Parts: sequence; structure tokens; C-alpha cells
Amino acid sequence: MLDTSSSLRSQQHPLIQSLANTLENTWQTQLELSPYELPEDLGYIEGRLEGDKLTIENACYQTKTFRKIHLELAQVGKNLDILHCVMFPRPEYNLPIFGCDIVGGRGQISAAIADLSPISADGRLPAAYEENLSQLPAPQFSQPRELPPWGSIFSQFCLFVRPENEQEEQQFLQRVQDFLTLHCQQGTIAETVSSEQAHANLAAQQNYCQQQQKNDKTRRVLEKAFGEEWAERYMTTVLFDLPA
Ligand code: BLA
Repeated sequence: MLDTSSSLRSQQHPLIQSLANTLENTWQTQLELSPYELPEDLGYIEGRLEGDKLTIENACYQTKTFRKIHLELAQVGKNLDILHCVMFPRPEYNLPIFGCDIVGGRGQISAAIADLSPISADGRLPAAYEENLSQLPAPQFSQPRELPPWGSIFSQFCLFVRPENEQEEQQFLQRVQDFLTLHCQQGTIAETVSSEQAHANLAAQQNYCQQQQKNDKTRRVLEKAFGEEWAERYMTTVLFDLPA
């Protein structure tokens, strides 16, 4: 488990530290977590990217409704900080996929992304999510960013910005907290669906993972530090794996 005093976290950008703490506090207070075993050699990893050390720390859990709740913190040398988080539901529940990625360096966050991504054929979120999310205050960011083509998996509520100052960083943090609170509540009351529906949900998660694996920016960082084969294994077994 990542603990709040972990050495990596304390060296990272303050937004990443705050978000990592928010995620873990929310999970620990709102969910009943069990451990999730990652492949043995992939919990804590070090590699070298063009002479800089790449350090990765993973924490992973599961619950009755979520098959995998994964928080990854990574740091490349002194100039690239990354937070990656995904909550994959078990396919027996009609729940979206929570995902979040923060990339920054030298005191500035360049990309902050958060979404509750739909798994339904029509690309809509369950009604309870739509109702709750449409009541949140409209996001006010001076530098919204455009999603890449593989980003068709994200919902209409996806937030993708370059936060310009601390006030915008706080706003981002608040929104992730809102997404997360809603998602934990819905996860707790969710009921299982038919096996036919579960099959469709599994296919949707498969599509989500395939699209995420097309993110060349993530792949490139991993390939440079660990090589092509390792990057492929990491992206398909740790970051975006499918349920057994
Ligand atoms: C972007 N992801 C990025 C970028 C880097 C990484 C370097 C470019 C930043 C920028 O354009 O400013 C790198 N991200 C990583 C690495 C890991 C990581 C190395 O998580 C892990 C080891 N990515 C996710 C999840 C989402 C996501 C869960 O892992 C969304 C829910 C999205 N990352 C995402 C998107 C971009 C990005 C949409 C922008 C891609 C682009 O502009 O082409």
C-alpha cells in the first residue's frame, strides 16, 4: 500500500500529492478495500529515461463492486511527475470507469484529466450519474485542452485542462472529489445485472483499454526507460488490463 509519507509522493508536485491523498482517503473511508496483487515485480519499479531515473510506485485494491482500483505515482528525474488512477468496476455492475491522469514538471502541470467514462452502447452514463454531474458548477478553466482521437471513450463530463494557477488546481481537485464521492456512493448501492449485460460491459471495458493503449505519450515514456517489450507488458497487464 502507498502510505501518505511515501518518499516519492513527498517529492512530487503539490497537486499530485493532494490528489493522491484525496483518492486514498476517499477509498479508505467510503469503500471496503481488499488488496489486489499486481504481478510480483511490478509494485515498485526503477528504470532510466535518457539518463534520468524513472521511479514508479503502485497501490492497488479491490472491493465487491470494483475489480481493480489502481493508483500509480511516477517520477522521471526531477522534471516529470505523473499520477495515474483508474477504478475498473466488475462487469456484473453497470458502472462507469473512473479515470484520472496528471502530468507535470518543473512546478507546472501540463495535463490534468478526469472522467467517469461510460460503458453503455449509446455512450451515456447511468441516469443517476447524469443527474448528479449536470448539477455540478460549470468548470472554469483558462486553458482547456483538446482530447486526442482515441479519447472517444470519454464522457461529456470529461475534464481535460492545463491548470494555470493554484485556484484552478483547487478547482480540478474539487471536481475529482465530486466524481469520486458520487462514484463510491453509486458503487455501494449498485446491483448486479444479467449475464448478457455483464458480457456487454466486459466488451466496453475491453474497448476502453484498447483505446487507452493507443496513448503514445504514455507508451513513449515507458519505452524510453524500459524498452518496447516491457512497455507493452506494463500497459496491458498493469495500466489497462482486462478482467480474468
Ligand atoms: C497525456 N500521459 C500524457 C502525457 C504524458 C503521459 C507524458 C503528455 C502530457 C501533456 O501532453 O501535457 C504519461 N501517463 C503517462 C505515463 C503514465 C501515465 C508514463 O499515466 C503511467 C506510467 N491517461 C491515463 C488515464 C487517462 C489518461 C487513466 O493513464 C484518462 C482517464 C489520459 N493522458 C491522458 C490523455 C492525455 C495524456 C487524454 C493527452 C494525450 C494527448 O494529448 O495526446
